Amino acid sequence: MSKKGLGFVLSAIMIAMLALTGCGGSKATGESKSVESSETSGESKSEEAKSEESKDSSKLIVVGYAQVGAESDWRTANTESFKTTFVPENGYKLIFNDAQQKQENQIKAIRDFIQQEVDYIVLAPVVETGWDTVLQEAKDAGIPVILSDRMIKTSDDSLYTALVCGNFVKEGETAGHWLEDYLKLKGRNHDESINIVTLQGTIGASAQVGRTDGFGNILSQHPNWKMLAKQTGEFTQSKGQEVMESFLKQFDNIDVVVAENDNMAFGAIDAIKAAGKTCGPNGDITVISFDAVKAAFDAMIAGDLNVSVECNPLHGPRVAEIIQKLEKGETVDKIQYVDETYFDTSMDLEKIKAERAY
Ligand code: GZL
Ligand code: ZN
Repeated sequence: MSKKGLGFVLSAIMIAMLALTGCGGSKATGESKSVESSETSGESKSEEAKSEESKDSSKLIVVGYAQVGAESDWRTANTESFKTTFVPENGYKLIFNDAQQKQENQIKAIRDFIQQEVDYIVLAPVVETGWDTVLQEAKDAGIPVILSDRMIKTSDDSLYTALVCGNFVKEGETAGHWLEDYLKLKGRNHDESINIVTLQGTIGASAQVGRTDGFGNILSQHPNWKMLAKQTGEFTQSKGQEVMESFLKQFDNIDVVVAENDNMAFGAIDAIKAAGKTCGPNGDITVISFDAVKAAFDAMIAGDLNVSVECNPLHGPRVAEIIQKLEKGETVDKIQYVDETYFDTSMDLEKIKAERAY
């Protein structure tokens, strides 16, 4: 090849080389530059915008929520409260798990959340015990755990950052105090026996433990109150009805049934009617319940249920408040009880029901 030809070829290669390193390089450096530096060209701006955008979506706080299940109206309202609070427009991505009331499913969900490196884990522990190992794994992974709805028994309370729940012992005592007042009103507060049966919630759940203990604190003050039997109805309507049917077969003198949630009370009411008995303010059997969901108001208005002790399920906003404080590095109270009261047939229930969120 002639020199000239060679020269031509060389210069062509040079130009090609310059062109390559020029735009490729600057584009390549442009790309790395726009990520690292503030200069931006048209092309790198879209890179910048894109990386901003991806940063925005990654800016969402990812919350893994290990929910108990879907066993009751209360639970449905509780889940709804989380699903409407932890949304992208509020800056969150919610990963939701329904454990069908099985602890092993909740433990598996927590391990999945750790794998996915969520920012926070929220747990509604189905029972109080058996959490130390998996919560230690969350702690080792540097993921804060917030308990909602129910408590845990642990040797190391650094395994959770905060707890939002009802004061279950207080709820049980409120039910006991309500019965004291009711019996006085009915002129039955003398020494005649008051025969009581209890449909307990899931055994070992802090809602069950607290309500049973709280009511027991008041029962122990009344020697004429007789607890004929206590048995779990698993917080469900069907199981509650089944257990109440067996109680009605065993005892023909039941005066009061304490149902540790509204859904079991609805089952008990069906069982009482099927046995040809009556219940509620004008019936043979007084029915005391917990949760005060909308359907409980309907049962009281229908005259089947006497009272429901409120247990507020709207924990979503409170947990979000805690996360926002933690994001700002603020400290949060370890235990935050939600305010609660009770509703009974002496009140204007239609009006109250219309004003309530659940
Ligand atoms: C109470 C909650 C209980 C409700 C039931 O905080 O844990 O579980 O009382 C629900 O309805 O199943
Ligand atoms: Zn009292």
